[in-house]
Amino acid sequence: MDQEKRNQRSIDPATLVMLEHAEKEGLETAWDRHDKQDPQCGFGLLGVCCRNCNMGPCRIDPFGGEPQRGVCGAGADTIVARNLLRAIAAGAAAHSDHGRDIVEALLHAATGEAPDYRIKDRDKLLVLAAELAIEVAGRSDEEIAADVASAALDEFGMSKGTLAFLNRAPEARRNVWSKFGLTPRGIDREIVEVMHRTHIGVDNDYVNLILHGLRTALSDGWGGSMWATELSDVLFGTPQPVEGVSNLGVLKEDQVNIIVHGHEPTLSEMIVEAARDPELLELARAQGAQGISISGMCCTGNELLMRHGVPVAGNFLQQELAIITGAVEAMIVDVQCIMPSLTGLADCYHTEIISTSPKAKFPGAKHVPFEEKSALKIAKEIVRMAVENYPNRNPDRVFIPREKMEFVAGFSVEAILSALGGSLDPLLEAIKEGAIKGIVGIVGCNNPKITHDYGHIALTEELIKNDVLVVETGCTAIASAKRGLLLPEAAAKAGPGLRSVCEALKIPPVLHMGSCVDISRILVVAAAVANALGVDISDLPLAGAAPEWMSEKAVSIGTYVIGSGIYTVLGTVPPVLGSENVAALLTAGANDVIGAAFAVEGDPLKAASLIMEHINGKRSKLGLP
Ligand code: BF8
Repeated sequence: MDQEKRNQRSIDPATLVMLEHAEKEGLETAWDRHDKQDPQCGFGLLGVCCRNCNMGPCRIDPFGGEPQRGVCGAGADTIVARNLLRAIAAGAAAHSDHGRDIVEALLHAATGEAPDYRIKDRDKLLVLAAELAIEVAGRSDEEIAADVASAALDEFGMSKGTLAFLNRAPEARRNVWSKFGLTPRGIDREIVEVMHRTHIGVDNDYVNLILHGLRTALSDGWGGSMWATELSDVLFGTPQPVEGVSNLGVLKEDQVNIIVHGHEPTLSEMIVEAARDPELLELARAQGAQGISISGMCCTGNELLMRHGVPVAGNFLQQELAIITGAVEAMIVDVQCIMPSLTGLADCYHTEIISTSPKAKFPGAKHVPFEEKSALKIAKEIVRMAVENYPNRNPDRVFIPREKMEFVAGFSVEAILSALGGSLDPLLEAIKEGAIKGIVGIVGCNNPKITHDYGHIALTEELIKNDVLVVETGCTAIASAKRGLLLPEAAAKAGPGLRSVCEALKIPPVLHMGSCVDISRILVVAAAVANALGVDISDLPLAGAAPEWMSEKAVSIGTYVIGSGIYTVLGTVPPVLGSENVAALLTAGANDVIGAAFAVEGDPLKAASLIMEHINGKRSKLGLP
């Protein structure tokens, strides 16, 4: 492949070096497989194929010819809406099931069944207890934590009432949810109801379906994801600004390299602790290594860098490249965004793929079941496997790109408040005066349909240039870390207003707020700003964007973000264009219901213009300059 074509695959220098190396080694990556899928299925792209019953599969002719109905009689509106709902349900389930695992970890830590976990943020536990009206006087942290965790567990099945964290949203927003029947009744319940409604012959009204999709997604953002974030903070500590290093150059030529990849901090926190074990460090030295180096990938990487500054090796599309460095002794995986291709690539090297979750097994991987009750012991066993694999590394095949970049991350809501001197007022003032024009959350994945990292970086840089404070999570934040945008010095790239605020507060113009479940932190900030100004979230100069999204989790996120009243621009087209009605509802009609809608724009610079227009519109409605 010539360099010009390769340059269309990524803007990240380490990735480009590795893609060239992969090609020399004859190894296939997601980009190659994406090319082999060309042309992708037109029915699938439009969302007009249905496999929900065995009279099908059916599809609708997008050009108005026959067939226009599936065997059961469902038309394009029903089929497209049902498919979208199932994607929302899968995404909400992934986040919320992750949330449930964290809740259970806290419960077991509190009851002594998971002795290796301790409550690291007592203050946050007490704040949550107060919010949930749980008695604290005269009680131990463990007793309080057990009650908090039980209250959280109840929210998954929820037989009465609504989710506790909905009360964080402004009253006006809660009224919108209530008026249109969008108030989630229980996290699992909404997901189950999606599966029921999308079964053949149940809900055939696309508007009714999409309203339920919004309710399901809201149960993720203000329920499952928010619990995951809040209780991860209680268990592992609330992030505070922390320095670290990013990109594949963090891998060490002379150390045992372990990459933790996936999403749940319960495992990775223990791996970090195990890697400090003197006995294992001694063993590493005995095997000829200078130490044990842990780095993260995807959202596990984000969880670890937010709390410990652990290096992050890369984002979603770099996971295969990490193995192709030939320098990774073990890639430890749990759940979500782990490519099935990894084991095949690992077979070409000495790398062990070690799966740990009963929910996610990978043919060809070694499976070491991770259990909370003996968490540290299992983590040490896994680290030992990696250390003992070091002598199997073939130094002649090691190819680590030099590229790496420093970053500052750890901007939890608490950390932002502390940077602001304890109150939101300086931020509100900056927004009112126009030094900061608005706040935009840029989130989501990589997708070979878009030049890797270009969507994230071009949009981020354009917005900060326009005095927009950018908050990020997930693979977007890793893209910005690699680009140097998470450093206070990056304020030089910002417009004069944002630059002066960043310099005064000594913060970067792009704030890393965590993993994808931590988009709940962005909701909390949005709600707090709206509450402080006495308006709805939809009145604020805010926007969301997912320039390179690909996962079903991103579909749920986008849906709860608009459901929360925040205009959202997508960089890749969701499979809804097969129904003009559904597409119109999502991109326009939704404004009349929830005060926000989606836009789709693949060019990040044009996306930035759309966002600036939206922000300026909201500012003038609020009477701001
Ligand atoms: O949850 S941004 S590719 S890693 S889905 Fe996955 Fe997308 Fe990355 Fe984290 Ni989020």
